[in-house]
Amino acid sequence: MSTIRHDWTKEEIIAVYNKPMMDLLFEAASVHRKNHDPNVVQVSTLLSIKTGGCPEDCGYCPQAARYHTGVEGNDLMTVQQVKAQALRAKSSGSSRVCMGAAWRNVKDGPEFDQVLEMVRTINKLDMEVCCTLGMITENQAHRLAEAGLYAYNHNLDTSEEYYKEVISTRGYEDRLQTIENVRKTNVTVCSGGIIGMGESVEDRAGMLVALASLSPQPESVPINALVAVEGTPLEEEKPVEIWEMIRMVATTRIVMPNTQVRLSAGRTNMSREGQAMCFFAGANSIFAGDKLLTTPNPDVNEDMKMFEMLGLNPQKPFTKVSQPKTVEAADSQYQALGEKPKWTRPSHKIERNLEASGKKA
Ligand code: SAM
Ligand code: DTB
Ligand code: SF4
Repeated sequence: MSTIRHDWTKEEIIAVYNKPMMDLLFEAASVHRKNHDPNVVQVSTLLSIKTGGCPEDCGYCPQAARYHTGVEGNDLMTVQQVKAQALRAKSSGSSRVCMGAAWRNVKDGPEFDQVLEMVRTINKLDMEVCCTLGMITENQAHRLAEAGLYAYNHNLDTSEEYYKEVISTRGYEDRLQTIENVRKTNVTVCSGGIIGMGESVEDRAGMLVALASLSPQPESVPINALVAVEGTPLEEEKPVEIWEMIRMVATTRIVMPNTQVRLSAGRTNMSREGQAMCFFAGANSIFAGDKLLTTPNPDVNEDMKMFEMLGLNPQKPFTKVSQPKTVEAADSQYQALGEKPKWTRPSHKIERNLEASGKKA
């Protein structure tokens, strides 16, 4: 096991990121092999349990109601629908299901109760359950933990400085608070970000400083390449170069040796060779299935062919952290508190977000 450092500086991380490619790859692959089986990659499946109509202004997101992206909104899925999808995912080799909802934050009530039941149902299928539902309170985190949640995803997305150029409807501090709330339970933390939003290498390093300094570091860090969706403020961003993705994955692996590094959105633009380099550099998870939340993803059969060609094996569930126990709703110790937390609303102006909001479909 490598020693975990929580005191990485931005300058040190930039220096790692900018190393000659061969040195960077060698170092990252060495750290990877010391801490993980290099021939095992986790296959996860995303499920958009509540799509579109989101009140936030995240500049990258096709689900924000204010942008005209053509995403069709849906009400919360039923528990039966979710169970059927989870079983499908399991039979195609997934060990983890990540349920996403286009919410700003979780509100206590029947919809959250329904999500808790989805968590219980999937945990009983012996799959790792992850949720990404926006901001949550400590009590809500405890209720998810009781239901058997394995991980909670809440991304920092970018550096604190660049965040102000992307989102105005919620603050960076609130993101850190949600992560802290999850940390008060046994639920593991999944937090990462997006590259290709016009940020600098300094911003990428700034995000990694923020993640690496968390103690403990997140068990899972998704690295997304922006999927530039028409109608969003970031629709014209140029696609991320594969070399940038490889550098970001390798640097993440070096600064967070024990973490699952997830090669997340953006794989449709990557060749097999490019993805293989990312696995070599320390990525050990992908999202499989023909859709991410709302945007396309490579065909699952193609992914399985890639695994075969590279001699990769899908990771078994609960390899890194043991399976949580599910407490039934009737035996629950944590009740809905009906809290009205004061999450911040910075409300500064982001010109490109305002322009995109004003555009007609
Ligand atoms: N609404 C919840 C929230 O924002 O926390 C959960 C769902 S949200 C879609 C989850 C994450 O997906 C975002 O934090 C962002 O990192 C990622 N994401 C969203 N749109 C993306 C895009 N177009 N390209 C890459 N990643 C994206
Ligand atoms: C994460 O970091 N990436 C996933 C998962 N966590 C929830 C979501 C990617 C979404 C890409 C855009 C879409 O399909 O809507
Ligand atoms: Fe809403 Fe999440 Fe999309 Fe932001 S990223 S607009 S909070 S669904």
